[in-house]
Amino acid sequence: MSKHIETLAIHAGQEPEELTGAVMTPIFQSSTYAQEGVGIHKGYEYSRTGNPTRSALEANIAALESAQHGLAFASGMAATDAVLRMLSPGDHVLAGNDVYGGTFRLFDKEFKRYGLDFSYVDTSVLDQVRVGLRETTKIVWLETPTNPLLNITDLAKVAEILRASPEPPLLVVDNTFATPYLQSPLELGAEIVVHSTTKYLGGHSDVVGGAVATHSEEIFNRLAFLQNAAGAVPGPLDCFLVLRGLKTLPVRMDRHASNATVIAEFLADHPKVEKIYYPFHASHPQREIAMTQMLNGGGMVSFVVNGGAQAARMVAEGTKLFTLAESLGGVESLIEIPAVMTHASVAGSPLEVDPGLIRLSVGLEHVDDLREDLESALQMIE
Ligand code: P1T
Repeated sequence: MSKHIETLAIHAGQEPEELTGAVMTPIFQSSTYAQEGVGIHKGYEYSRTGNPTRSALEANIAALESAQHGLAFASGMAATDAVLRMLSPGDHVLAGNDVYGGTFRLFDKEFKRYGLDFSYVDTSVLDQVRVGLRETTKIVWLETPTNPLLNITDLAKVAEILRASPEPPLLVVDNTFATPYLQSPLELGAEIVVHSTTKYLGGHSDVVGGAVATHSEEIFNRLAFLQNAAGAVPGPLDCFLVLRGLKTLPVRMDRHASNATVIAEFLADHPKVEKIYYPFHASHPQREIAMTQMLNGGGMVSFVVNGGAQAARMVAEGTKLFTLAESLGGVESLIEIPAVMTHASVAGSPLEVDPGLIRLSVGLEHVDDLREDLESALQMIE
């Protein structure tokens, strides 16, 4: 019987513990495991290679992404790093032109030095994907919704384009903004899903982590090798925190989205707001695709105010409930200026972000309080 995601989020990978019956997966805070004889053990030898708390998290994430395999990493960037390490010098990556600044930084400042080629296109425009593919393209890497502009790419269509290539590249989707509750990239034809579990999966801004999910045994074996060989693994307490967050992912995402919908409408109608970005809003150019591909519009809203960068900074510094901070996906609302904060590393590149753009991670506070907070911050500008 295939279970619903709400049920899987609470139970997948988590049986009551055998020795004591503990209902919550214990934090197995051990680096190593006793062996009865040389090489005779209970499946765990050393915690870089495997740890029971981590195994529970990996099984849970695999179940949520309807994948065969899940792997947990020390951060979203560590997960991204492991996927890129599958490539060899001369390989090309076609990447989205509106990805997290740290993703671009890792590609551009590190992997380029090792002989990988990168080019960036707007993957929401299918022709740009078609034209951007090269004989050497091994990975198409994209976010949908993107960070920070919330552009939407039709995953099924991109997967179809890639399958028509003589040697189809892997479609890798960073599903951090949507989460598996809203969107299932593997079911739409992607080979690999990447997450920063720091965000909605953890959900409480108290842990940094990453994950990868895939159907493919071959990709899993390669990534499990890299996870162990390079060693960017999360500790058991961090795995426990993400597991605990995951249990409430569906309920949290529903409220994030209903709050964000109200905030997006409020901003769209506000005389001091020039433009808003929200996937399910009537003004979003890929709204139709978003509505077929995603369960709801998610919790992220970006917008531009009249008065450019200076006015944007005043608003971001003027809110009281929305905390001025990087990151997203926690229960509390956050506000930031991507151009100088999360995406500072894309300055001067084709991925450069409008300095007047404000990004909100809309939290779970009462939406009237959030609206009031934004209203009083917007009053501060001309
Ligand atoms: O921060 P870390 O867990 O390493 O995850 C990196 C990452 C990967 N992918 C996406 C889509 C992300 O948004 C991030 C991290 N982003 C922020 C910190 C931010 O505020 O946008």
